[in-house]
Amino acid sequence: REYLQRLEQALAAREFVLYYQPKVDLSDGRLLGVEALIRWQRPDHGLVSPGEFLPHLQSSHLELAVGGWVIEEALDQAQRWREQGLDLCVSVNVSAAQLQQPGFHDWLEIALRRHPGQAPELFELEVLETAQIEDMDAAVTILRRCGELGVRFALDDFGTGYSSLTYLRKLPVQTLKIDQSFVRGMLGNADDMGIVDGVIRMALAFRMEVVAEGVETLAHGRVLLQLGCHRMQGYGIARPMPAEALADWLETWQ
Ligand code: G
Ligand code: G
Ligand code: MN
Ligand code: NA
Repeated sequence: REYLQRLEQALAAREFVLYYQPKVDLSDGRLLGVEALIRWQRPDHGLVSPGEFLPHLQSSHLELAVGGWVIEEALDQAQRWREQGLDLCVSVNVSAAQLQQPGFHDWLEIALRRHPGQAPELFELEVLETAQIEDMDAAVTILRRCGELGVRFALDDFGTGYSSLTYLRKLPVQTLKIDQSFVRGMLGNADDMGIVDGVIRMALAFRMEVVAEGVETLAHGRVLLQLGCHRMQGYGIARPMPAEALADWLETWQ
């Protein structure tokens, strides 16, 4: 209760910030885009991670308010980068609850209209917690209508949770993100390797893009390339960073 009030103040006082983690094509090193990840810059406490405060937001009125702020801020930042000559695909995380809120499509359409320079094709929503989708037909409709605005969708943390294969078959998404737990384990664990290999093949079979998360070492990157996955994200490439740090990172990366 009190903590929730503190979070409400934090939103009003603009204490939330977005960090951005690059996604690259490791076959040619190209920067493909960035994923926005929320942090709370709490005065006197330093940077608070979303794992700590997001659970408190869940099923409160603030969940949607903060989710809306994330999308607005990411679109603003994309615009700032574009003015600096950096045309980037920006991804944000959306919970199933956020996606299923009445009026999400109309709200998103207006947010995109406020950012006319940002091609909607360069804006992606990573859908989290698909297990919380209650009405599959309704979810398909929402994704399809948002897709008509031009935005793209990814299934985040793919392989965790339940009924992933049903979601994969039914939801109109362009990209799968292989959960980092499997990627991290794959070099030492044949089951994890099998899952990573299987998800990559499935993505190819469905003509979807596939991104491996949690790529921490060059060895992981090499094996993923052999398995047919080129798109990667992880500490071995770059940690999430403030927007201002991206240009410098890009210079050392290239
Ligand atoms: O950045 P970090 O690894 O600490 O993120 C932890 C979790 O918080 C991840 O599962 C990530 O998907 C989630 N997360 C980060 N930013 C956002 C956000 O803006 N909205 C939602 N719903 N989840 C987020
Ligand atoms: O659930 P989601 O995939 O959105 O979570 C992303 C989270 O994973 C972010 O909080 C980010 O900080 C974290 N992350 C990204 N890359 C790596 C990695 O290579 N190793 C570890 N341990 N965490 C990572
Ligand atoms: Mn994500
Ligand atoms: Na993920």
